[in-house]
Amino acid sequence: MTAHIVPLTQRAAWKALEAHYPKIRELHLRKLFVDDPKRGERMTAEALGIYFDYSKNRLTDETLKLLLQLAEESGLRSRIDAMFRGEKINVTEQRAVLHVALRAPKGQTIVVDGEDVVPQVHAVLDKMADFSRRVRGGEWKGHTGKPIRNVINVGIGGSDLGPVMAYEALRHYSQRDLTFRFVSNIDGTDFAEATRDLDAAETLFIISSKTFTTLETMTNAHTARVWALKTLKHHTAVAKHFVAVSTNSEEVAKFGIDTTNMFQFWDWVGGRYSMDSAIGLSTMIAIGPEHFRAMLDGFHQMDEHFRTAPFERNLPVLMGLLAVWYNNFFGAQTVAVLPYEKYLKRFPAYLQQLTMESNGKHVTLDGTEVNYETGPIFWGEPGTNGQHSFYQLIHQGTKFIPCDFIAFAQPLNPLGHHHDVLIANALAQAEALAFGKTSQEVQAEGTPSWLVPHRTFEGNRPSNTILLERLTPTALGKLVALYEHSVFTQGAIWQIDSFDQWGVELGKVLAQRIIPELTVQTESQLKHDSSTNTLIRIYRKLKEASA
Ligand code: G6Q
Repeated sequence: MTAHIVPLTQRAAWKALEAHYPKIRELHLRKLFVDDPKRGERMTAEALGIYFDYSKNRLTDETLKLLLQLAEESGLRSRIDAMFRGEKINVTEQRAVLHVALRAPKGQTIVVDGEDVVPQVHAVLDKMADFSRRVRGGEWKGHTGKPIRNVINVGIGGSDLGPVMAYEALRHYSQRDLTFRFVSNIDGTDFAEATRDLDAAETLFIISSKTFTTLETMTNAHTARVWALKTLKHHTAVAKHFVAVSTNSEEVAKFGIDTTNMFQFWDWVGGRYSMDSAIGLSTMIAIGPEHFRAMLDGFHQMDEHFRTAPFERNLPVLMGLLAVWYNNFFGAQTVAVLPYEKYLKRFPAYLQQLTMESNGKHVTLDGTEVNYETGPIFWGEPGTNGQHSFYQLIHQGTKFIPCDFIAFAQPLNPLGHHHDVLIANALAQAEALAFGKTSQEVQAEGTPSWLVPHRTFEGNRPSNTILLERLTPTALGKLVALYEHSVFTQGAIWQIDSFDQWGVELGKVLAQRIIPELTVQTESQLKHDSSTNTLIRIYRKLKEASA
């Protein structure tokens, strides 16, 4: 399915874009807007209630035409079809990539290795719904007969970031008499702080791990069992206080969790694409099965939009192409994601994994070293806090940072005129970045001439504004899927495997080697480089000193 794609830098559209870029680099957004008074309307695409204003980007109709041509020449259409057909597009792991099946409605058919996976997906969703209702209703009792009041998800990476983000994003819809915590880090502080004020008799642990072998998660899971049994005394308590989300029933059973309390998913669900699978169990317990299904529906609507909408009106495609434009032609190294919505406070962290683990690759699908840039660095914070900190650099620094502003028209917590002020700030920031303030304008205000350069904003700093009606579970689903498919679009153009993550392996292996060296005095056996050896020695010394 990836055969016969011409290498990126040899595609006709790429070459045309290279020739086109110098012209655009000289153009200022001020001029683009003056020359086309309807630019803002023309360049706002709407789909599924998402308004995507891309007018404040440094492009013309010609740029867009060439980018769309690049998408065609890159075989994006056939890559999309291959994903939805369940082909093994994760070539290095020989796996299908079917997070879209997790949100496919009942009745749809998606076949993997000769089997329709949609009924399996719904069977697990039904099992999750049943369990969630029992926990939420106080019907699921702990070992001592007390109902569950606290839910702790133990997982890391894709088995943590999605659940945390979704819980925070949809907290407004959550059952408030339940407490949710998330333990991911191997740093004992994470576990200690998450449990310090909780009663084990009222606490449920969800051990979330696709493999059920991840060092951090299994260490935290064993600590959790010790912690729980310290209060609950008897090992039969595990059945009431531990459930597992995994693809590995053997390891789950070995840990001591009854596999009837295991929620299954499949190898065709990548970790960072798994928040809609049973990995979302904590989300479902928090917001309830109906809201969870509404979220899945939002994802599915965006999936269908991505699959069927013509590229020129396809939001994830447009967004992905803009990212390529800045990454590969303007040389942008980073993208700032700026949600003007407090509930999305973990959204940038979630996107960091989604985007950077997916597209931080240096070889193409066939193993050839790329001769162009791939995935940019993602970072961000909710507005307006960032405005009083790092926005200075975005406005007046020497770095070129495209921004995504995300905002909702209706507040979930209406409070005086807070929301209008919030949104005014989002719009003002995008406006200031695009149009800036010329030295003439600064002078005209009576600014002394020595101060003029300091108070001048050159502008021409691009941004997208993504505006939705209200942060609902459905809206969250649409928004996350928008980014997922934008990442897909970029990966297809760069011809990389957006679904593997070999880059996390080496550090894991080396850590395993160092662990015993930190406790046992194997001086003569320290065979690392001199820096690592020295650090190990210093660590041992300091450790003993504090003991
Ligand atoms: C995500 C990655 C990675 C993974 C974690 C946890 O795409 O694969 O972040 O989710 O390493 O893995 P387990 O779920 O197997 O514990």
